[in-house]
Amino acid sequence: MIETFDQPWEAVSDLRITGVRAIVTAPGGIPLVVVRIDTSEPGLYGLGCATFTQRWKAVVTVIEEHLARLLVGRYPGDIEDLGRLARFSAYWREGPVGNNAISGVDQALWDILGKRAGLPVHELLGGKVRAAADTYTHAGGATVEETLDQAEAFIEAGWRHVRLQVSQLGRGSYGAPSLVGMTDAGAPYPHGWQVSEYLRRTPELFAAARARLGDQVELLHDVHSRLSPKQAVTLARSLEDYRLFFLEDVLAPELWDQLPGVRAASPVPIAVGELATSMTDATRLVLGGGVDLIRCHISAIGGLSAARKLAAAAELVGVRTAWHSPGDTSPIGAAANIALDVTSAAFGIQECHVYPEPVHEVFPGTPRVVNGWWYPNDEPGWGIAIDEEAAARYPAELSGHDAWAAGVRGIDGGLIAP
Ligand code: GCO
Ligand code: MG
Repeated sequence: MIETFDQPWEAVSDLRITGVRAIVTAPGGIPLVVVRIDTSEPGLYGLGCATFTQRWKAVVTVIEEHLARLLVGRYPGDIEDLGRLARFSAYWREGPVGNNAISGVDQALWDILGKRAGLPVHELLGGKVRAAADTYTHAGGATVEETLDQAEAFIEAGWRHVRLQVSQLGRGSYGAPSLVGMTDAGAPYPHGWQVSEYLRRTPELFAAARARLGDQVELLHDVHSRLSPKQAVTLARSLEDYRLFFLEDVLAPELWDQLPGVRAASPVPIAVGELATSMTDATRLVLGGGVDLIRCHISAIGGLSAARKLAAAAELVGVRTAWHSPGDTSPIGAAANIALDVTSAAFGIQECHVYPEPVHEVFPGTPRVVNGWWYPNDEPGWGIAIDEEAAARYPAELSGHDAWAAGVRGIDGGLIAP
């Protein structure tokens, strides 16, 4: 009997997938999930990013208990077929758990392809259209002054783009420390987050930033999905004079249908996408006229193969890319972002994370930022290895995001999408 998981057509060579594993490690304090695919050629393996830090145990189960048996015995060069198989075999497809697992496999197969060819992945994608990716970094202080001190240090270190966030009273601040202190002592939830205060404080932050940092630097801001469509327009207009590079995630994904109206009324560019968990949603964002920049977490939409299609669509309709790349993207995921950045004409900007030394120890070859630029690695594949002994020294715990999210409430106690 022919086993249906066998190779469905004659492959270019006898090379076969022999093992598929998930490796979870937290060298920077954040759980990172990486897929390792081994092959029948001794020493030839690939790595892919599957990091959904808040639900990593579920991703590991999908990889090891569901996807591995579809892949072992197959030729690793059939990247598109294997991705489609991983998706179709579940029948109900996509979602962040499934897509992260698929991304891990997808990127590991690209890594193997690059190693076989002796070429970096960016060259397999068609080659460079720029030397490096210009990046932005995050300044987030408890006060406006503290935020601007950080921004100044980043500008001195070479960055041309800085995202600014500042704390508000209570537990709900995003991108800046949670302040111990009560927003409203007489309210049912005195540590609550207040949208009115946020809409007042944010333009003050940017006015102070332009006064102190001048006009040269590009400034960005992340709302983290907390506004109504009307509030989004109010905020965007209040920031017009400060010439933002982009205003990120003004609306939660449930409200994305309203983005075209918000974008039309916004004097500053609108960036959205890290919460997309299906290619259907991501495609609608790119083609629907509601975004100036698309910024998916590429493992949450299925990996490099998915994101390169989005980048191609973005190029054709004049949307630019700004792939999500904070600390809960593994170095392999960052390398995939950089490979897209340097090969796509749609490139807008790249979010970056300065990985701490233990991450470099676990993942030799992890990208380092130079004067605010991320350069692609020219080694075969991703050019990033894994030291599994070192990885084991940094065991992952459940993500702290759950506890933070539980405290992000209005002063009436109602939860706010964090
Ligand atoms: C960003 C994001 C992140 C997310 C994080 C959630 O723009 O970098 O908003 O900071 O909050 O990835 O785990
Ligand atoms: Mg964000």
